[in-house]
Formats: sequence, structure tokens, C-alpha cells
Amino acid sequence: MSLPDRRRVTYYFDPEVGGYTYDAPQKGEGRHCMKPHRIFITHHLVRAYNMLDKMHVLRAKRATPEDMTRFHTDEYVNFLQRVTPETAEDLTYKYTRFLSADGDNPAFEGLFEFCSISAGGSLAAARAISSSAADIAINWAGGLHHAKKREASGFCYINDINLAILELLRTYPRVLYIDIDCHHGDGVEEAFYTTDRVMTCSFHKFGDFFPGTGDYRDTGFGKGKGYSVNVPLREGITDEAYKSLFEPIISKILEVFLPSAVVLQCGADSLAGDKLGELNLSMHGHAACVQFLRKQNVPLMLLGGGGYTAKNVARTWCYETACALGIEDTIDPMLPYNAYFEWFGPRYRLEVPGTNREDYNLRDGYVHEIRQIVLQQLSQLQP
Ligand code: ZLM
Ligand code: CA
Ligand code: ZN
Repeated sequence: MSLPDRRRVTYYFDPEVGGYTYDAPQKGEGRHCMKPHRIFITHHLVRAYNMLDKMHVLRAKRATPEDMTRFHTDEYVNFLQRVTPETAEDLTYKYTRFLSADGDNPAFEGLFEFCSISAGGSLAAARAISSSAADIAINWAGGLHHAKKREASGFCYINDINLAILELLRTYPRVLYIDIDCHHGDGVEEAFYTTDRVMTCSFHKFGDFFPGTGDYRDTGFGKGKGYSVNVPLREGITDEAYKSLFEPIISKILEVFLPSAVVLQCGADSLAGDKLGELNLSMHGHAACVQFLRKQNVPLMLLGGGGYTAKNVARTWCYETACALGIEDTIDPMLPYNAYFEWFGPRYRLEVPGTNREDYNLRDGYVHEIRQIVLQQLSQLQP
């Protein structure tokens, strides 16, 4: 007889997170594709499925400037505290420092508060894990993997992931970071590029795609040689091909690295039909990564990240919350009524199907080739 498959799950949610928008009012441009509101919709679905009473639901303390300077510079954090849509140009010396002029990282209203909610949730999640209060800790407002020590990048300002990993390293000898966002997790890779205490592994679209880094030959430096793992993908990857990379590569990493905790960035722009992403995962293919890691019985943090077709992001993160709880098999594929019900027409289902677009990863044996290369690199780590 097997024991019930329960995990203590802590879920961080701040209702104010949905109120921020990345739109720079003074510029009068179109609407920014990063929409914090998707986290609010996710929460509505989680509630409508009655998951809130199956886990610890907490509103984390906001991260303070001092918390943020454990990774970022004082000068940069101080800038983020002071910048407003009106002062952005002056404070950045016409955007030559801290922010970029290209529209990816606008100085939106409430920017610092938004950062402190996102980072506060990930820090609290790390503490819940390292104090053993939770087996799985979730912060869908986190996962902002491009932010650098002294600079914003790719919709990310404060790197909540690096702050969380640094917190975990106070307790644990080794932390594994896995990134299934469609973009390369460059800010996390860079921060831990020279250490063997953090292994980073990113799966991402590569080749003429932001941020341009994440070649499989970039494996770390010095003591960190071999501890950065990159799985570059071509456009259109489907569930089956993704799983045939993810499972053997992560299994090998678990075997050679023996992490004491795992941080999974669940960027949902790797889903089919994403406005920015160019991959083709279904909701179930994406969630298979969560299910696979939950099975490993290692303390697990689940973070958000990208995801630009908001209703599919909400569906997927709601379903992944159910996976964390181990109740995904009991979830009704017909969505329960909720305040955003109309958004989910015409089918009103908890699903994101893949499409019939071509998977360029299946051309000339690419999936097999990249799997062999990465597994070969990992085998060199064995003592
Ligand atoms: N232009 N508005 C992923 C971060 C991806 C750099 C090319 C943008 C956009 C994009 C912003 C109007 C994560 C680049 C793109 C102007 C220079 C990117 C504002 C449309 C808009 O309409 C837009 C208000 C904007 C930005 C498209 N930017 C698409 N792709 C990437 C950054 C973040 O998912 O990994 C984690 C959260 N930036 O390609 C340009 C080179 C800026
Ligand atoms: Ca990635
Ligand atoms: Zn992304």
C-alpha cells in the first residue's frame, strides 16, 4: 500500500499585483505585452477550483531595498525607488543607465512596489522551503530572470530568482535552477556562472531571439565550469520532443549534482499561441515539467516568468498549482464559473492545445543531437 501523495504547499499572492501595468503614460504608445493582471486571473481560477483551502495562502512581506541589495547595487535599487514616469529621462541620463530606451523596461507608475511584491514573494517562498515549513512554495509573481545586478532588461527590474537562490544557499549546499520560459535565463546564469553551488539549466528558443545568449557551449567558468547548462531550441517544439529533452537531461542533473532544493521558473511563453514565444507546448506538456520535479521529492519552488497570452498563462499556472497539490487528476476540464469566465470562451475549458505548426526541432535529427551534446557535457561532471 502506498502513502498518500501529499505535499505541504505554500502559495504567495498579493491582490495588489494585478493593479500594475507596464504602460508608460507619457509615451502614449500601445499597450505593453507584460501584464501583471494575468497573476490576478490565475488566482481567480485557483479560487474557483477551491484550491485555496488545500494549501497555505499567504501575502508575503514586501521586499525592502536592503533585501534587494543582496544581489543588486545600492545605486540601482536607489534609482528604482526614486524613478517615476516623469523623472525617468533625467534620472537615467536619457536612458543610458539602469533602463533602456527601447520600451522593454518603461518607468511605469508603481514600479518599485511591483518589484517589492514580486521579490517579496520569492524571498518568502525561499524561507518557507529552507525552514522546512513547506515542501513546495509558489510565487507566480516571480521568475523575472533577465534583471541584472545594476540594470533592468527584458521586462525585468529586480531579479527575485537570484534573491531567492541566495536565501536558499544560506541553508543548502547546492541549488538547482531550471528555466522553461521561452527566453534564456541570462540574469540567473550570469549571477552564478562561476560557482559550483548553483547549477542553472535553461531551455529556450535560440537564434535571432532575445536575449541572444544561451549557446550550449556556454557552460560556466572557473569553479562553475560545467554548472551552467543550456538547451537551445528551434521554433515550434511540441510536448513529445520537449519531454524527450527535459526528462533525461534533468534526470542526469539530479544524479550528478544532487541538489538540496530546486527552483523552477515556469515562464508560460513556451506555450502554443503565445504572443511572443515561438514554441508549441500544450498546457499538459508544460505542466509535465512540474509533475516530473514534484515526483523527485526534493524541496521545490515554483515561480512565474514570461507569458503573453494572458488567459493561457492563467489556465496553465492554475493547473500547475493543482499539480503541486497532486490533485490534477480530479480537476474538471470545464472551467468553473468565475469573475473572468467570459475570457475563456468559446470553449471555457482548462486547456491550451498545441497547434499543427511545424516543429523545426524534428528536422535533421536536431533533438537527438542536442540531447547527446548536453548529456555528454553532464557526464564529465561525475567524480
Ligand atoms: N523592442 N510596447 C522577455 C523579454 C523580451 C529587444 C526589440 C520593443 C518585445 C516587445 C514593449 C509598446 C521574459 C527585444 C523589441 C519595443 C528592442 C522583446 C512595449 C512589443 C512591445 O508594443 C510594445 C508599449 C514591447 C516589447 C514587443 N520585446 C518583444 N520581445 C524582447 C524582450 C521576458 O519572458 O523572458 C521574462 C519575463 N526585447 O527583443 C528589442 C531588442 C525593444
Ligand atoms: Ca528558458
Ligand atoms: Zn520569456
